[in-house]
Amino acid sequence: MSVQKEFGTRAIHDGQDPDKWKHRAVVPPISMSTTFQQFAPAETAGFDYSRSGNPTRQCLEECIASLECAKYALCFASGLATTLNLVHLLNAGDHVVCFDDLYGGTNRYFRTCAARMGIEPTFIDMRDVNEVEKAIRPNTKMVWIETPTNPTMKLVDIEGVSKLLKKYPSIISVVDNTFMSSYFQKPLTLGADIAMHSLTKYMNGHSDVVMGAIATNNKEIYEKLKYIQNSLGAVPSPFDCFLVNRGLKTLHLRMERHMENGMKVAEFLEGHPAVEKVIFPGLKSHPQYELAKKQCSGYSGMVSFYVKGGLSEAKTFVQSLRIFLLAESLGSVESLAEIPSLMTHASVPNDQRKKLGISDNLIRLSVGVESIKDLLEDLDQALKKSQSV
Ligand code: P1T
Repeated sequence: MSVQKEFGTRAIHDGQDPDKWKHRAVVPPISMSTTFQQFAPAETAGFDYSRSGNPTRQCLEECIASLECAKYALCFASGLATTLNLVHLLNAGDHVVCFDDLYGGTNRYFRTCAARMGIEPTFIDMRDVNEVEKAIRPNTKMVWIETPTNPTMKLVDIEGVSKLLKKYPSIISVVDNTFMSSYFQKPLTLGADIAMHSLTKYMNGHSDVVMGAIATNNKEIYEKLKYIQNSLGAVPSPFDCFLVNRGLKTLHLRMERHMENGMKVAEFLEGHPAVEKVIFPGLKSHPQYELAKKQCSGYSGMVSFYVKGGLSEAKTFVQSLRIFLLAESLGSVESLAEIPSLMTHASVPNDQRKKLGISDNLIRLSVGVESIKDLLEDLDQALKKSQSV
C-alpha cells in the first residue's frame, strides 16, 4: 500500500509544515529578506541570498515536486524563463527536436533567440512517434514536447516517446505540462525526464502571477539546473511564490470544474450551427481521444473551435462576448477567449500557422469556473451575432 497521500492533501500541505517557522504559522510567511544573517562566514541557517534560495520559494518548490511525483522542483520568473533555463543545459551546436505545434512564444524563442545562440531546433509533427526517431541526429540533446498543444490540442504519446528515448541516454525529454496541470497529467510517471509549467496558468489559476517551474527525478539534471537558476537569476519574487502556493491549494477543485465546464462547452459548440469544428481531447471526435484517455486523468477547460466564416466572423464573435473576456493567457477562474492567429500565435510565421491549422477563424477558449448556464448563453448569443455580419 502506498503511503503517498492523495493529490488534494499534498496540494494543501506538502512543503508547508508549520514546524518550519518559528511561530508555527499555518500559512507559510512571505520571506521578503534578500539576505540572511550568517552564524560565521559561510555558516548559514540554510539560506544566504534570496536569488540562490528563499524560504517561501522553497515551500512552493517542495509542493510542486510532490504534485508532479518528483524528487525535485525549481521555480523561475516565467514559463519562458523556465524554457531559457532548460536550454542552458545545452551547448552551442546541440540540436533540439521540438513539436511543431507549441505555444507561440516557445516557438519564437527556439526559432530566434535559441537559434542565435547556436542551438539548432527542428520542428516536427510528434503525433507519430516514429517521426521523433527520424529527426534524431548525432548532436540531438533534447526533445521538447507540449501536450496537448496550444492552441490546436494535438497530443504526443509521452510514454511512447520516453520508451524510444531509452535508446538515446544522452537526450533529455521535456514535457510542457501547462495545459493539463499536475492534476490531470504526470509526465514523469510516463517516463519523461523533466515536466515544465507556465505556472501563470492553471497551477496558479487566478491571473495574477507570471511564473514557471520544472520538476524532475534526475539528481544530475536538478543540480545543473539549480546552478543555472542561480547563475541566470531569473527567479520569482517571494510574494509571487506565496500567491502560487495559495493557488495550488484549490488546484484539484478548480480542475474538476474546468473539466466539467470545458466538456459542456465543447458538446454545446459541437451541436451549434455557427461552428465548423471543435477540438477538445475529451470529445470522441478528437482524433487522439483514446490516447488522451490513456495518458491523462481528465481534460482541462481549453477548447478550440473554428467558427463558420473567416476573420470578420471570428472578430465579431470575440467582441460580442459578455462574460468571456477577450484576452491572452489561460487557465484561470475567469473564462477567456482569443484569436490565436492575431494574438498568442501571431509571431509564428504565416506558412507554419497555415500548416498547423491556426487559421483566422480558429478561436481558443479558456473555460473558467463560472456557472455553466451563463457561459453557454454567452457563447450562443455571440455565435449568433458572428453569423449576422
Ligand atoms: O507566459 P509564460 O508564463 O512565460 O509561459 C509561457 C508558456 C509556456 N507554455 C505554454 C503551453 C504556454 O501556454 C505559455 C504561455 N501562454 C500564453 C500566454 C497563452 O495565452 O497561450
